[in-house]
Amino acid sequence: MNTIIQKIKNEQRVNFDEALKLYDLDLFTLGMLANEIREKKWGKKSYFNINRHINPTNVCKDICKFCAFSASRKNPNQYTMTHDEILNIVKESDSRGAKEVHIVSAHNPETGLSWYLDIFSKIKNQFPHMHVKALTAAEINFLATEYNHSYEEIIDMMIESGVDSMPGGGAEIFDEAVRDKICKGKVSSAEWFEIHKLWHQRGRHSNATMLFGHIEEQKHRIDHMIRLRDLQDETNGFNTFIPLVYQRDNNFLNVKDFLSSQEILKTMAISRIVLDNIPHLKAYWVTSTINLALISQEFGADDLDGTIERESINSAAGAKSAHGMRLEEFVSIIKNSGFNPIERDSLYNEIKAW
Ligand code: V47
Repeated sequence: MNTIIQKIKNEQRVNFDEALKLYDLDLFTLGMLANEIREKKWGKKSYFNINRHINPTNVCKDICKFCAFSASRKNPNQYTMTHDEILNIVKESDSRGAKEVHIVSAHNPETGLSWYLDIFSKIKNQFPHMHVKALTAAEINFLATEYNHSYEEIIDMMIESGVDSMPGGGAEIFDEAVRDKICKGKVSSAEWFEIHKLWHQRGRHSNATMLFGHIEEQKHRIDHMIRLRDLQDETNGFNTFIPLVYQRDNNFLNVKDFLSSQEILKTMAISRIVLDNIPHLKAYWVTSTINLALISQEFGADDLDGTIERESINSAAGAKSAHGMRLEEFVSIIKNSGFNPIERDSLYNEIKAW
């Protein structure tokens, strides 16, 4: 173990076996190693943005066992927003100072391609300064398959319509055997990487998530991180890695055990160590709880996402995020936890030190 610790201190890259072994390290030594990396990169800065999550439809062709958001037996309340409804939400958020809308939908085969794409140009026409982060690789795969287009064509249409960056959703766990058990039929791991690579090749940025705390094992998380690190070596297009803690309510995965805080913090710290080429690590308070997200700042995380305002995907599965966080409260708890809240734009340009 000492050799691995020394390697990390010397800023040398850890391999799969070494990364997996880090789970055997005690929490505080691991935290200290991750914190040293975080402090070298970002000091005491903790980034956040004023953003609004919008989930325009929950009608979905795919059946992911972990999902409580899509309309199904467990969630019979189908909805699909009109463009006017979405524009009204953007208008309200804009008036409250939001700089980003994060738009993620289910895979609705009834709306047509233009329902998915035209909304972006409408937002850009009315709110040219608003950053549009939209369409996960899973949605792009769905649109390409459903409407008989190549990924390149869908991506070029997104760019023409005004999408600025891609969120990191749909990554789940890349290990094919686990993926088959939790979301068979959805975008494959290879396709997820192909889509992000094409996006990066157009000079654009994206994020990457990892859904953990369900049926995967530690080795699958490390494999997930190393696959991301490999693509990042090639493209340098990922801004942020976001480990999402699995929420257990209202879905078909039936996971009885919940993840301990120690395991969540270890996973955050190991992510910071392994992903030496992805600049930011996000503690997404929606799935970790706000208190654990604040502690994660000492275990490698330098970003807390944002105020969100409203969120439907994770809150459907039990997360306490349906109504977001008030800006003043958000800033104040970051300060009280000993970090400097820095409002950023979606590409991490600093807007204001609060
Ligand atoms: O891809 C679905 C996940 C993701 C559950 O890019 C669940 O900045 C936990 O991708 N428990 C969507 N997670 C959210 C997402 C995201 C969130 C915040 C920031 C960014 C970003 C991206 O939510 C899905 C899926 O992995 N999810 N069900 C659940 N039961």
